[in-house]
Amino acid sequence: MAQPTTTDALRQQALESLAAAADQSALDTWRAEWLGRSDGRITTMLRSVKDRPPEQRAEFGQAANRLKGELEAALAEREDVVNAREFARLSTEGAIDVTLPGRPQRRGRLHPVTQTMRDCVSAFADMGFRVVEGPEVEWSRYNFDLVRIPEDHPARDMWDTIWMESSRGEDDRQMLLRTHTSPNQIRVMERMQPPIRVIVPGKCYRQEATDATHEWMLTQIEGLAVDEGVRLSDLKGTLYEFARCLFGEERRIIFHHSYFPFVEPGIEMAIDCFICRGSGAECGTCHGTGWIEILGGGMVHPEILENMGYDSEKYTGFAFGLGIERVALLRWGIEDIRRFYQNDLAFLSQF
Ligand code: FA5
Repeated sequence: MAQPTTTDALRQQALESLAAAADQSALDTWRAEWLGRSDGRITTMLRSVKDRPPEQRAEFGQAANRLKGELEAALAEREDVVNAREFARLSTEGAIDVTLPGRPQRRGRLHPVTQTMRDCVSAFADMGFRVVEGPEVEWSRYNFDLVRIPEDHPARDMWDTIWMESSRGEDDRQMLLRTHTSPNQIRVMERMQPPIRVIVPGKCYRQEATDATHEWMLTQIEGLAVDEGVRLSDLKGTLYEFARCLFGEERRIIFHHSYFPFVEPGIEMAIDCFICRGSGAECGTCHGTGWIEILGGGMVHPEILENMGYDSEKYTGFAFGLGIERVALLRWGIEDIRRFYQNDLAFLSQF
């Protein structure tokens, strides 16, 4: 077709072909042909202003710009008409039933162990504990030796360990998946001076024969407070307040004596069993004891304080390691810890 030479002829040609565009794809083709930024016909026309004789440039440029504006407005108008027609077509042909209620989107939620972790962290944060983090892949020196568990100590048997194969070498340079969060007592004391009041949340790994209260991957919060005059009663008070926040006033709590090489004295704290309330000798969850242990703790061993360069005559401290899955079991009355990590949405979406 011959190229029109005046803007009027161009306008007429553009509007005729726009009127013939009946769907979105034809409109897109038209936009590219006429208004396309790199080689649209109007763009080319505007670029050619400089090739005109000087006395024609102003008039030609204005006319081209006017035409561009008109075509943009005509395109917007045509799009409204085409869209309205398309919507009417889809509605009448039944492809879209606008009267149907929308399909609800399933909302995700936090895993119950994450929810419990957050609630525990905020209970301790409200008591002035600061949150710090430590590595999950740990040196055996931090996991065992520096917390007074030497190579041949029977306490290492308590935590059958997942070792990193490639790093097995000299004794204190082996790496492992940390079996507890307690190495962070050392990591914190290495870089901070008293007064210290921190919690360290995180995952730990053990070679466990799993059962209703034992998983091979577990989540702990380590707590550590070191200052002048810190006593066992401060530890008990802190843990009572924590239990009150998480479980309310009604739940019963018990402290037992316990042994951990890095504290003296050592304790364990347990909560009354929600399944048998202490009456069932055959209870699979508490094994008939009536109590479910949630943490170990005690007064930081003076030898560790001295190793860290603290004067153990002046400073004392308490530490504890809390099992988050156990807290989650107890607060919702879940019978088996293994349910948390079976990726069963029907189970998980209840919390
Ligand atoms: C320890 O891990 C010590 N590091 C705790 C500690 C810290 C003592 C500071 C003194 C001072 P224990 O192995 O008992 O101790 O574990 C502590 C808590 O982690 C338990 O009370 C329990 O709540 C949880 N826990 C332990 N093993 C498992 C497991 N296999 N599955 C789920 N939770 C576990």
